[in-house]
Amino acid sequence: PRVVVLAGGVGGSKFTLGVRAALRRLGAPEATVVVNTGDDLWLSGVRLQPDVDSITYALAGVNDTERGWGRAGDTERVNEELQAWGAGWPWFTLGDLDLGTHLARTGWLREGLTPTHVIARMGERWGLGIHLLPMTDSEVDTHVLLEDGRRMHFQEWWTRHRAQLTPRAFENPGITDAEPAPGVQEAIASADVVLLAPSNPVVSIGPILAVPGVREALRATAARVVGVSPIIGGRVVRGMADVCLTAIGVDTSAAAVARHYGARSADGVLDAWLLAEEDADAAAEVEAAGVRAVVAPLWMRDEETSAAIAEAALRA
Ligand code: GDP
Ligand code: FO1
Ligand code: CA
Repeated sequence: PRVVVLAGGVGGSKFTLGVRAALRRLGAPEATVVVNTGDDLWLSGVRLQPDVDSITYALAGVNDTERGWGRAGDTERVNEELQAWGAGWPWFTLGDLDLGTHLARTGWLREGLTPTHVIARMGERWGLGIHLLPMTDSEVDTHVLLEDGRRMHFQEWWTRHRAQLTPRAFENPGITDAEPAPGVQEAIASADVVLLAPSNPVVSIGPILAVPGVREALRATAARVVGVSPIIGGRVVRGMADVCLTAIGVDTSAAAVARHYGARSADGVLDAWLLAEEDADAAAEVEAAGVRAVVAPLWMRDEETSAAIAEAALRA
């Protein structure tokens, strides 16, 4: 099958590894993965693309699986020097190898390559086995509007404040004028299956769906659109997605997230939703919302368990 995946960073990369393995077994063509770029930012003169890099590094097998970001075995010599200069953010670490990526990317962007081209060029180095696309070539970084009226870049809120400051809303300034990156709408239109990775529904999948034309493409495609729950047993597996969900008025439950995405038969984007075995009792609620519920083990422990989830999603 021709497969498109919408994905964020950690959940997105673990799931993408599984999709790649599942498709290789089937002898199917490479999947197209559309990645969230709302986490992106400029820091110390370089452009960071955290979710793009998480997926690229994971597919290349050079990611730091402990931390969930950056390169395995990276060192921090340059970072120490940046800190000594008072440059960058004291709570944000740029590893030496990781900085090589940011410098290469920034150089190519300055030479006039689009983010789409830069990501393709970076993928060539490792032969990722996945066609990686940014959601858009426009800079539409996610900002957090706080309960107290302050506003800050998503990265500052997430890494410095660990999502401990109550958010009122998440915004992507300029996104209403953005376009999907070249190939995104075409890939969705010609897919057999579109998968929503078990990524943060608000700040990973949310920005992708907010790029004008993406939601419309999902609603119009002949493909089946299948989501995988990032919530297991009423809890986020990792990270602070619950804080994000609460801010937009969605409960931290598999059924509530399915209702948030909505059924294609209503005005949402889902045909089917994979729920964890722990949430099997929520299947009826999902079906009542017009979405086919499929119960499966949803813990992505390694490539094998992720591949099993991808296979269950393809069957659904
Ligand atoms: P980020 O961009 O690094 O925050 O990562 P994503 O947005 O792609 O994914 C974050 C989400 O992945 C979190 O909300 C987790 O609940 C979810 N997640 C992480 N590991 C697993 C897993 O093993 N199974 C499932 N179902 N979800 C997971
Ligand atoms: N996350 C942290 O919690 N602390 C860091 O110092 C940090 C540095 C960092 C550098 C490059 C990069 O691509 C990602 C980095 N992350 C860091 C992870 C990351 O920014 C967030 O977890 C995600 O953006 C949320 O998806
Ligand atoms: Ca992210």
